[in-house]
Amino acid sequence: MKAFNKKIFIKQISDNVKNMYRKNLEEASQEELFQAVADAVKNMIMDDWIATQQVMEKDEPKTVYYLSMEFLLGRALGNNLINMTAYAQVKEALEEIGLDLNTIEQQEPDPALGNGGLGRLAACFLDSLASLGYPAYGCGIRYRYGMFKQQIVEGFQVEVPDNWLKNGYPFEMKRPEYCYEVRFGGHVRMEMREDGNMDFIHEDYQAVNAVAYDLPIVGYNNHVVDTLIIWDAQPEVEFSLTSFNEGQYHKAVEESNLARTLVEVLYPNDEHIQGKELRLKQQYFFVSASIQRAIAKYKKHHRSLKQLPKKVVFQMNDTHPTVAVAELMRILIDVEGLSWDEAWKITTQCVAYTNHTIMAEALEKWPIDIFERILPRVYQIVDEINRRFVLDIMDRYPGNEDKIRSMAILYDGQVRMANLAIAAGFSVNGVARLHTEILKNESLKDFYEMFPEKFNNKTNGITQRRFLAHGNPLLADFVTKYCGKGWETDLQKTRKLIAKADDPKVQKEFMEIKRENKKRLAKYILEKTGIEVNVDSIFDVHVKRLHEYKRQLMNILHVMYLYNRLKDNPDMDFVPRTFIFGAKAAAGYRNAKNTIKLINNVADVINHDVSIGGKIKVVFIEDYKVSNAEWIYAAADVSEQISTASKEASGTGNMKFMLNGALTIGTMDGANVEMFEEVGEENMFIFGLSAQEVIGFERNHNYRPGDIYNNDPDVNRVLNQLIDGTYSHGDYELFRSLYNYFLNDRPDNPADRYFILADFRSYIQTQEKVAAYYRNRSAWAKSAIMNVACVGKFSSDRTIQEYVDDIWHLEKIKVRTSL
Ligand code: 26Q
Repeated sequence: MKAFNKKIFIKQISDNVKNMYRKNLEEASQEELFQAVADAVKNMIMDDWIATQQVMEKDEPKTVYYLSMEFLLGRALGNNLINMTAYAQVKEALEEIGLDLNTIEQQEPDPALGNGGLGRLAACFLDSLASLGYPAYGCGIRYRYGMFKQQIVEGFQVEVPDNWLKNGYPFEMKRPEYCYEVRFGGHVRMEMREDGNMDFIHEDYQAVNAVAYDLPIVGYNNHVVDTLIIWDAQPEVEFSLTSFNEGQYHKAVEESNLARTLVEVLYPNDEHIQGKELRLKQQYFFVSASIQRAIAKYKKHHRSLKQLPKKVVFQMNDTHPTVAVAELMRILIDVEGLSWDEAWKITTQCVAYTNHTIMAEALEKWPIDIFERILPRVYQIVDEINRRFVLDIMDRYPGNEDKIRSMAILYDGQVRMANLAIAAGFSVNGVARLHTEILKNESLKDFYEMFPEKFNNKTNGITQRRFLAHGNPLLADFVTKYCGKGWETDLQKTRKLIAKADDPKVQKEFMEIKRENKKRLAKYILEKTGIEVNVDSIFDVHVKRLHEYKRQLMNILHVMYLYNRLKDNPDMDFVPRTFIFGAKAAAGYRNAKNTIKLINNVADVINHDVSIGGKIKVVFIEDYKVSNAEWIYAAADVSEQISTASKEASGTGNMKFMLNGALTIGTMDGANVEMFEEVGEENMFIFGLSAQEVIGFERNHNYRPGDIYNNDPDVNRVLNQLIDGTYSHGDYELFRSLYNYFLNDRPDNPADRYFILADFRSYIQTQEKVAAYYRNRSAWAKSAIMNVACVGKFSSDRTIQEYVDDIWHLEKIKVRTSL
């Protein structure tokens, strides 16, 4: 970016408003002003973006292609300004013409091309890649509709389409010159070539064009601007009604329908899978386009494909893009004319796989008949990969059917995508140490035994630029004051706070900042829900996707328990608490949706009970998303990270709360384990079963939640309140299925499979400790500051540097400013 010139910037905004809307500044709406400002900011980015692409063109550095079905970006305007280090200047310039940057930022649609953790991780990774100066492309899909907007109607979740492109998205750039054909269906005909080799000719297929849209990923203060490519689908032939015979006409209609439906919508399921054909088509669509683009770019500089692994690495974000393995093979063999062995050698040096879950129901499998029908040539290749792989397994373990059962790619009429990713990938990583250990020793044990060298851990991280610099400017200034500048690119710098954590003045300052952030959130809550909350109460926050293993149900049962106690002992000493929830449920996930309804009904009863003097409030924040998340983290006192041990691969929300000085109450799960190691036991509240204990119960089938229900009166009481009408206006049935979750034992779905009752007592006791600790303002402040001080490890900059060192082996690029 050239040096910021306030005058030119202001002029550009008024010119933009004039040219885009035929209005002057006074007439323009806030939305129009947002478009005008965003366009001016894009203009500021452009020189660096061009320069970065030029450096990449000239030096041809090895480049990572981060393949992901999801990028949960959040708003770009404010973040881009932060990373250009122009936020304050732009804010001031806008003030001069009577505009408020905050208000303008809030006009931006929240690009939500992702569900939750995995998608947001991809977005943090891009931010870190650019900020560290690494050559990278994100590759994804330009969904017409992103993650649905959530409305709460009478306590129930209602999904509303997210039409994020309605007014045009100012930061995207269509790149019609990058356009690739992607083929579906049809048949493969084999033809003998003169040299005796086979040609595989794909016929009668449907084709769509993948057209690139680029989004800039602005690095922090380094002039590097990487690119996120999101692929749109377009019909190959714009069909005209007159010029076709019947056959062509049908094909044209079908292809344009396919193009439209392909990118229509993000599947709003996380870790809860239905095998929908369209989803497989989406996967293949963006993977094929991305690989074609990478190879076309490579071939501008090389004639042989042999050096591809020196220039290109594809990181597969979970199994969703795993069809990349077979697609790269297909292109190398069918298009580039390589032999199987040559192609396999290249492919296996170019693809790497990240696993984000151990939960069986989240492992992607496709029925072979569907897979073969949609991708006939790709299927042949998968079949051949499988055939050779099974031979390898038999070679290594003669006569051992179990090994084939667990590791074969094709098994039981299904294509097992994780198995394909592991067989072909040169690297397999988990996302937190505990998670990787469970992969190695439990779920992927056989693979680990066969390929120990592939396995490695990359503990997740988050970007401090969005979640501190942008989301919590007050705390950001506090950190700068005590740690100096530089934490934006080196989060370990917050360690300097350790020496300050005991200082009462610093503690007071911290608590005042927290209080301001609580006021900001309280105002938002009042506007959105009409609920008034006490900013001097503990803000106890549980925000994340709704899933049974994340145990929002345990949290709300604990609220019900506390309310019972307060009703029984109106005069008891009680630290006022505001329980804040935010969560979207997959549209077809019944228990998840019922949990949302329960939270809202509990909120309704408790918030309206004047007899408890407002000591407990319960708030469900509608439409939890990246933009309101930034405010929520900033305002939290307590962070709920209470998944069943062994189930949460890492978690990243946990790290965002820590960064914002919240104290965690959590299980020894995912990255909580490593947070605990960093921050120390005095500054975090751990409870519940260990991962090994959970795995033990699962293995031995000896967990009996019914015994707890029968013997623990507090548990008995809250569970009965699910079916006695207390929270349902007398309706005994509304929450019956949640009640049954605890007690109905079936072989495929054991009672309380997420061990809520096993952990409940220990959760209650630990929450009591939290309350007692909060009374000691100085101790609390110290612990909160220690959380900020010890968060350094959890920067996604650290994570990305590890990916670079151990997997990708990239060199930094240098982009010099034109001025
Ligand atoms: C797959 C097939 C069909 C439909 C949907 C899906 C699907 C979509 C999204 C499956 C899984 C997801 C998302 C998973 C996810 O977000 N996992 C989270 O990843 C985070 C980043 O590593 C971890 O921190 C979380 O622990 C993990 O739950």
